[in-house]
Amino acid sequence: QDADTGPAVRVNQLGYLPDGPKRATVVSSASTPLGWQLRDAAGQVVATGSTVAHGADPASGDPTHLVDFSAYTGTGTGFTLVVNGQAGYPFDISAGLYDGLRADSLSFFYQQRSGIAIDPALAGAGYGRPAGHLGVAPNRGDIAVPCQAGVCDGTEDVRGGWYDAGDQGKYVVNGGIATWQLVNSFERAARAGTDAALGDSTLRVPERGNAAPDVLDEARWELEFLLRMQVPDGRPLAGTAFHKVHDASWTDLPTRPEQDAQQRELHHPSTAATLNLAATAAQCARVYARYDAAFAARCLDSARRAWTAARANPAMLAPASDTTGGGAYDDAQVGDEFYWAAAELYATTGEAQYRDAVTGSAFHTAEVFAPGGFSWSDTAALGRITLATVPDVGLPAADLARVRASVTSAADRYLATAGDQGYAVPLPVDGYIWGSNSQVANNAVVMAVAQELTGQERYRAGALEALDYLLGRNALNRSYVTGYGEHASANQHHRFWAHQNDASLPHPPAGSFAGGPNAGLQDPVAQARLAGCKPAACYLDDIGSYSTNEVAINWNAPLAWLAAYAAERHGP
Ligand code: G3I
Ligand code: 9MR
Repeated sequence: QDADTGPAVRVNQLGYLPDGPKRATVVSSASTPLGWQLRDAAGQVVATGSTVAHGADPASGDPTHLVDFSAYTGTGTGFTLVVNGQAGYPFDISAGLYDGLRADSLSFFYQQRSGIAIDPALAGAGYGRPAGHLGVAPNRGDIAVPCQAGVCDGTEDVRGGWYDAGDQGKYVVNGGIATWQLVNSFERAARAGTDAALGDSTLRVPERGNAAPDVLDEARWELEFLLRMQVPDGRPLAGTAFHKVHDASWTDLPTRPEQDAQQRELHHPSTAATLNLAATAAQCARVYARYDAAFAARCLDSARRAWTAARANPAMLAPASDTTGGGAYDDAQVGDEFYWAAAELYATTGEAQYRDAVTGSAFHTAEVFAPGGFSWSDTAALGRITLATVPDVGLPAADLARVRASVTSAADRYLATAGDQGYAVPLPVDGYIWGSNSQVANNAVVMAVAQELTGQERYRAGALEALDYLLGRNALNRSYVTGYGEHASANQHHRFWAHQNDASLPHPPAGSFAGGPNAGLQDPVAQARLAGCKPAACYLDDIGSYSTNEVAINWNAPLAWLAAYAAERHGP
């Protein structure tokens, strides 16, 4: 377990928005309220009050009290919250609080790019590197990558895209949700009409300054890769998508991408990958049309072919056993992917065939917002969000009302779950699985969408309090985002950002999001050091603990979504 959980006062170590909720948790078994003081950087007391005893936090066992200083509207840096003479970690109160995280959480994707040199002027000193996997020795990929022996024919050019995580595999199924979330972040901001959405050139991507918004430039890097993963016409399984490409066996840690000498291999197409392509390419066609009509048309053509190919091959499941050199990303249930792809195709084209696929899917009336959140393997919620928010989708009014109500009732349940926790996190006790922090973030996204649909501030508050949890208001008194907070993760599992293993290599860059507590203890380091941990405390900031402390594109994506949302200015 984390040896140093620090002061008993647990805050968002980055800080609070002046117009947002400002709450903290205090670990205390006192049965009566405790006095609290908010102090500014000079030590002056600027607000006082009393805690409310909240009882045991179910996920950690911590006895908790709650502090609410939302009524304080001052701004500044270096505030501390003091209870019983003990100060929590310092924090800021500022309308610009999330501007840095908005940029850094998106820069993570640039730095995960394959097939392009990473420019330290954009990535930061120490983070530059030559292009990886462009067929330059010793790399053997990703330009003419063979299929695994016996599973498919030929070689493909599958250069580009983002490396998945701490490994250098490239997987269509979690590339799909990650891409969708970045593009959806833009779609939402464009509807909100914020300056940051339309023609934004403030992020650190090499394409900045072109006609397209930066977040769409970043997402396009992966979209171009996803399009390359589609089996070309004239070949067996034409139109489907290869499931993944990665080294023949697990890449040594550390290994810089351009130094990887292993053979890269394409793995058999899967229905799930094909539907991820259909969904994201359909979303691409809708969103990029105003910036690049030819690209949008290419996306739509690919999406249609993928949809048709998935219908013709509806049960091509990626095997759970395929874990040599890369993750399996196996998923036995693809009905949710069919629903998601149909929803995107319908929202983009308005065509009856896709509408019928939406309304005919069991997922259209099912509860798609599980307590533990949506994920790469549970994607129906993505289709539901698109149907609920894209203007003029064309569903009958009563159906649309039901779709929208499903989002707000889910958000109400997430608020209720957060209310039961000592640290106000919208995650149930059994939700601490591999990548739990992304599940928290995804539930926060649902709350933010509910705020858009209803205008109700409590949903925004719920989303912001989920960020409080991720940034330090938690049982481990830790920010899970590198560079954000006094006590933040800095040793995530990664083959290049591997300072803990090789001092010549950097730590993960600011804005890297750890997977988070995983009660499953699914790696040897966690098994050796975390036996008996309470779910919310099953985490180690150690490079070896890949099941609690890896990074991944489908985890940074909801963080980037939320950071952009929280960075938007409200009011005059
Ligand atoms: O959904 C079940 C839940 O019902 C159950 O209660 C719980 C108990 O442990 O398990 C849950 O399933 C877990 C699943 O993730 C949830 O998505 C599995 O145990 C767990 O093994 C599985 O982990 C996946 C992991 O790969 C191992 O396959 C993660 O989702 C996935 O994010 C992760 O992805 C890896 C890639 O394989 C390789 N690249 C890095 C990437 C991130 O770590
Ligand atoms: O580094 C790999 C990480 O990206 C994956 O999430 C994880 C689970 O699939 O596997 C890691 O690789 C380990 C492998 O599974 C077993 N040998 C040690 C590898 C870590 O260096």
